[in-house]
Amino acid sequence: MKMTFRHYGDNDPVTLEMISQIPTMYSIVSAVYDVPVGQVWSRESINGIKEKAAAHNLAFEVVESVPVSEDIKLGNEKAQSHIDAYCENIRRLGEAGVKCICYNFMPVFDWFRSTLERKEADGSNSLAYNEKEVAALDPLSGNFSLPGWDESYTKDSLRALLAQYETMGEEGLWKNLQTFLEAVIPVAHGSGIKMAIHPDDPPWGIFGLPRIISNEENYKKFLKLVDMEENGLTFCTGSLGANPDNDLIDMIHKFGDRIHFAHIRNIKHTDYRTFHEVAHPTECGSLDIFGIMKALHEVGFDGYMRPDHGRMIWGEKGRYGYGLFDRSLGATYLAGLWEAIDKMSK
Ligand code: DNO
Repeated sequence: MKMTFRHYGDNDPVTLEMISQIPTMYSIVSAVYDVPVGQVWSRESINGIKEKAAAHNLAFEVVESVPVSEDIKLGNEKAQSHIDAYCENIRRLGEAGVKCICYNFMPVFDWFRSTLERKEADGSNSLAYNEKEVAALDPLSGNFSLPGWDESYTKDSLRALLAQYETMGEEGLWKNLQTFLEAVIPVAHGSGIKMAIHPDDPPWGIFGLPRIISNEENYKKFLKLVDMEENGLTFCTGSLGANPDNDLIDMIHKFGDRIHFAHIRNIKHTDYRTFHEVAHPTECGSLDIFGIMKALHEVGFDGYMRPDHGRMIWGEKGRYGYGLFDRSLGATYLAGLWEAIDKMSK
């Protein structure tokens, strides 16, 4: 297992120096942020990230994300040129030593929460999802803005997009995912890169949009679309675990050889499709983080892991879910569990 930490580039208040001071940190997880989706990343930008990381003794082996354009997901007339650009990005990242690319195939929204600052009794705050609140939201009202949300949509362009996805439905999305994978996975194979799809977060449809990567059944279907090792998973415990029907430990045993990247975090369920994010340790939430780590160890997981979202603690202000303090506590907790599990298994 190689411990990693997400870094949002030069504008991230969490600097590379801070990341390098977190014990056991091996690599950053980053991306080129200033190129519009669907276009090719320059070698200068890619190598720039690598050199800056190396200056702090950190590798740059994981990209999150090379985003997939809506055109690819919709399979429209721009899809092929965007797929070609995607393949070129894979080649360039492979040349720069990147080994794993995380991406998602969620229409319109990436991860979605109803609250970004849920006040906790201890003075910290966290991200939360409440089904009733989400049901009352209208994405066309223009009155909300969330991470994962593309600010460039106008009401009309968004309305048109939602309508296209509605017509297309889940089957259409699966078909376009297959077209995408058939093009990119062989390129990843030739570039020494493992592709790792991120599950839908939350793992159910929102606002009538199809969402298809959310449980054991569709993982099976996904992995068969292109049955190669490079067609793999980002196992995100917080996303998958939002649905209590997902047996995470069982899923790790079933899909372990295709898990290339693990996002580990804990959540606490309080009602149907209602949860908030908590500190990483098992006792803080509803997920068995020890059991998850043990299962990963049992399947011989040797991919990348990162602590996922953290709460905002100790007065920190920063990017929601991606502050320094709670994620660092998460990283050391996970490293500690791993060391104990590893030593006790010998
Ligand atoms: C949220 C992240 C996601 C993830 C993308 C991968 O915190 O886990 O935004 O990066 O879905 O493409």
